[in-house]
Amino acid sequence: MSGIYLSILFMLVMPWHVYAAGDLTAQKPIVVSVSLGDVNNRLRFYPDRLQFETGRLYKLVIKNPSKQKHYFTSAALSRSVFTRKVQIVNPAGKTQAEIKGQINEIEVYPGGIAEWWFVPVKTVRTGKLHCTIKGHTEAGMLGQISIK
Ligand SMILES: [Cu+2]
Repeated sequence: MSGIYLSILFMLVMPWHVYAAGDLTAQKPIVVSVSLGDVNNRLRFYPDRLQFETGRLYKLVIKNPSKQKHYFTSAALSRSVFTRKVQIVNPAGKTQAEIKGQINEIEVYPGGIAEWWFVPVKTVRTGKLHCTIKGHTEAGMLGQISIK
């Protein structure tokens, strides 16, 4: 059988969503960066509003430039995306670890960087983003996520 017949057969046999997810994750990612706190230890997300679109591959770069650890927690985002991977990157930009599977929250240590690669699959009008360390949400580590 020639290659083209094999491809058609593959498309017919594969469930549609698996085939589509395979295509989407092969895209070049849209890079979005967010900082957890800042060098002066302010308890904020920078920026505190993040917007995504369904069907696009994102690389969300989560940095912690502060002197204490913080969480990036958004149940709304977690349940509305297909995660391709999370990569842990050292300060020189070299990947140290890759995590696969569903992600619920990410804790980033001082000076650390985590890259969350995902494709939004559901829309979210206003989703909560916050840091779950005691007192941090109340002090201002609060943000909003939306998916169009
Ligand atoms: Cu925090």
